[in-house]
Amino acid sequence: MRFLLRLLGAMWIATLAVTIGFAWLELQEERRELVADLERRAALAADAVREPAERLVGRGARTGYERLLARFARADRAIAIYDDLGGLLAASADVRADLGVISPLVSEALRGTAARTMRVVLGRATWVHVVPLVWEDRSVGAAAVLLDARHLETREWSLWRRTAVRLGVLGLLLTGITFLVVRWSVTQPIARMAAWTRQIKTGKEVAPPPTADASLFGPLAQEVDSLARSLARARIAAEHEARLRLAGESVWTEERLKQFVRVRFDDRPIFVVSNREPVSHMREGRAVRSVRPASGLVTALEPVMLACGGVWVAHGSGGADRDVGARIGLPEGDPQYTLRRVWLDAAEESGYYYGFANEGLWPLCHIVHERPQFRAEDWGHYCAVNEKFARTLLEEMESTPAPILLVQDYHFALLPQMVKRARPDARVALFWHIPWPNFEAFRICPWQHEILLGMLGADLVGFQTQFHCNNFLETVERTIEGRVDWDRFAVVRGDHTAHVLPLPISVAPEFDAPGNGPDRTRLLADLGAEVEFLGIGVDRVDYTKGLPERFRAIRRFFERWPEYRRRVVFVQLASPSRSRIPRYQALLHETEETVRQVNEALAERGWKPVVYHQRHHEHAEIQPWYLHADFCMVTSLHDGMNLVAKEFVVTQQQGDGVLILSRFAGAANDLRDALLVNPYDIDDVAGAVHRAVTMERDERRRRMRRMVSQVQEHSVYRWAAMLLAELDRMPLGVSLARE
Ligand code: ADQ
Repeated sequence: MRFLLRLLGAMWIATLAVTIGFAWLELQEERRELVADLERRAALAADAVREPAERLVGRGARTGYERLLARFARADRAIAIYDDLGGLLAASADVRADLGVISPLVSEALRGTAARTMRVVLGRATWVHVVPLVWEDRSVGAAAVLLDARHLETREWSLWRRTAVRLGVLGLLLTGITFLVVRWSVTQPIARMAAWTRQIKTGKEVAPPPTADASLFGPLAQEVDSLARSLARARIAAEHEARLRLAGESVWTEERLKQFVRVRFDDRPIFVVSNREPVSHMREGRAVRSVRPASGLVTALEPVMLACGGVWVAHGSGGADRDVGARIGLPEGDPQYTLRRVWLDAAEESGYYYGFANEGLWPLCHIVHERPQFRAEDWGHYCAVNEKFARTLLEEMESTPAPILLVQDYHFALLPQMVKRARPDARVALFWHIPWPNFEAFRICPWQHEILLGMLGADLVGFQTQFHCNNFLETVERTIEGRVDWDRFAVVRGDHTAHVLPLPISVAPEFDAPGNGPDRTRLLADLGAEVEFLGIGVDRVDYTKGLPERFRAIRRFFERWPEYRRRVVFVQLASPSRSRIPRYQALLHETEETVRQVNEALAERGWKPVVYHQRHHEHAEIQPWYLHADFCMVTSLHDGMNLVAKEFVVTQQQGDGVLILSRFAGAANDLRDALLVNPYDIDDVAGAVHRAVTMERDERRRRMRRMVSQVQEHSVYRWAAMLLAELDRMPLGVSLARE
C-alpha cells in the first residue's frame, strides 16, 4: 500500500507540475494576444480622437469638447483631453475621479512620445493609451484613451478553472489506472511467486508461475529457480549421503567430492582444458540455442566441474558462441563454474582439430586399421593451438597459487610441458581418453618425440586401462631418453617425474534426474511397432564405434532366428560427428546404406528391424530409450572406455536390461556382467542378441545389479577424486629444462 501511495504521490506531483506549467504558458500566450488586441483598438481610437482634439486644443476652443467625448467615448472606452501644461480640459465622466494614475503617461506624451500601459483606474484593469496633440508644429496637449481591460482577468480565471478541472479528472484516471496496473502486474505476480517459493520450500518440484512481465520478474524468477535447483541438488545429495551412511558404503558422491576438494585444496579453483566445450551456442533463426555436445569427455567432466567449480577452457566452436561471449557461467541460470572460450580461425581448426588430432592421432591410437594422415602444416597448427591454449590457461591461472590443471585428451599432448615450464608450481595432470597403441603402431608418427616430451611435462598421465599405461611406458622407453621406473610406474627425466596411472573414467551415479519422458508403450507406439523386445544403440557416428558391423550382426540375428522377426526392434540414435573429414562423410553414407539394406532385406508390413535416428539428441531424449530398452549394444571396434555402456547401466538401476559390450572397449574391464563380444565377429554379436532376448529374468536382474553397483562405486566422482588425490601427492616445484 505504501508503495502504491508513493508511486501515486510521485505521479501526482509530476502531473501537477506539468499541467500548471502548460496552463501558465497558455495564459501568457493568451494575455499577449489580448493585450495586442487592446493595443490595436486603443491606437485606432487614439488616432481617431487626435485630429478633432488637436483642432479644438490648438485653437484654444472653450467648447466643443462635450461633442468630442460624446462621439468617441463608450461604455468600455473613456477619453480624456489635456492642455500643454497637463491640465485636464475634458474627460468622460466615469473616469474623471481617478485620472491622477495616468499623469506620468500624460507627461510623457507632452514630451512628444505616445505612451501606453496597463493601469488600475477606479479599481478596474484599464489599458491606457496617451498620444501627443500637435498644432502647427508645436505640442499643444495630449489625448488619452482608456479601454476597459477587465475581460483579461475573467479569461485568466476561467483558464485556471479549466486547468483545475483537468487536473482533477487526470488525477482520478491516473489513480484508477495505476491501481489496476500495479495490481495486475506487480501485486498478483508477486503473490503468485510467493506461493511458488512456498511450494518449493516444501521440496516439490514446481514450475515457476507465468510471469506477467518477463523483463520485470524474469530475472527474479530465474534466480529463485536456480536457488531452488541448488536446494534440490543439496537435498538429493544429503539424502544420498544419508542412504549411503545407512548402507555403510563408501561411495563417492558429488557432495563428497566437493568436501574432498575443499579439504585437500582449500577450495582452490580447478582448471580444466579440453577441445570440446561443455555447451555450445547455435543460432536457430533469430534465437540462440544451447547444445550439449555428444561427447564422452563432456559427459564425464561436467559433473566434476559442477561439484568443484573452477574454470573450463575450451574451443568456442558453436556458430553463436561469439555472440554469447568468451566467458560465461555454467550451467546458464545456475552458474557453478566458468567456461572460458578460446577462438580459433578456420585454418587453425582445420589443421589442429580435423587434421592432426582427428586424421592423425585418433586413427593412430585406435586399432581399427584406418591409416593415419600426418601433414606438416597440420602439425604446425597443432603446436600453435597448443600454445594458444597454454597462454589462455596461464592468464586464467595467474592469480591462483599452485593451480590444479586437468588437461584433457589427445588434442593437447604438448600443453602440459608448455604450462609446467611457465608455472612449475602448477600441478598438472593429463588424461588420455582414448587408447594408447603399442610401440610399433605409435612409432609411425613423425613427431613422436615431441608428443611424448609434451605429455611427460605433466606430473600425472592417466589412461583408461592398465594395458594402455603399459603401452605408453613401453613407447617412452623405446623412443626417448629418460628412465622408466616400472616399480613406481613413472618416467624420470632430470628432476622431473611423470607418474603414469590407470584411471578408468565413468559417469555420474544418476543419468540426469528422472524426467517425465514417455513410457515404454508410448515409445514403441511412436515407432509404429508392436514388439516384445526393444534394443538400443547410442553413438557418435565414428568408424571406431562399429556401426555398420552392428547392423550386419542384427541382420544375421534375424536370419538365424527368424521367429524373432516382428518381435524385436533395434533403435539407433546416431550423432553425426567430424563430418568435415571425408572418411566420416563416407562412414555416414556407409552407415545409412547398411541400415537401408538390412531393412530392405527384412522389413515386413508394419515392422522394420532397425530404426535409425541420425541427429544429435539431448540427454533427456536419450534417457527413456536407455530406461525402457531390453538390451543395449555397444560394439566399438576399439574404444578408450565408452560411456554409453555406463550410462545405460546407471539408468537401469531398477531394470533388467542386458548390455552387449565389445571386448575392445575399456568399459569391458569394468562391466564383466555384460555379454562381451568381438564386434568383428558378426555371428558372435548375433548370438549375443539372441542370448539377450532369451536370458532368464533373474539372471538379467543379477547381472544388471552387479553392474549398477560397479558403476555407482566407480563413478566419475571417484575418478576425479582419485585423479586429484594422486596429483596432490606429487612433489612440486620442479622446473622443466628446455629440450
Ligand atoms: P567419445 O568417443 O566421444 O569419447 P563415448 O564414451 O562413446 O565417447 O560417449 C559418447 C557420449 O556422447 C555419451 O555421453 C552419449 O550419451 C553421447 N551421445 C552419443 N550419441 C549421441 C546422440 N545421438 N546424441 C547425443 N548424445 C550422444 C572419448 C573416448 C571414449 C571415452 C570418453 C570418455 O573415445 O572411449 O569413454 O572419451 O573418456
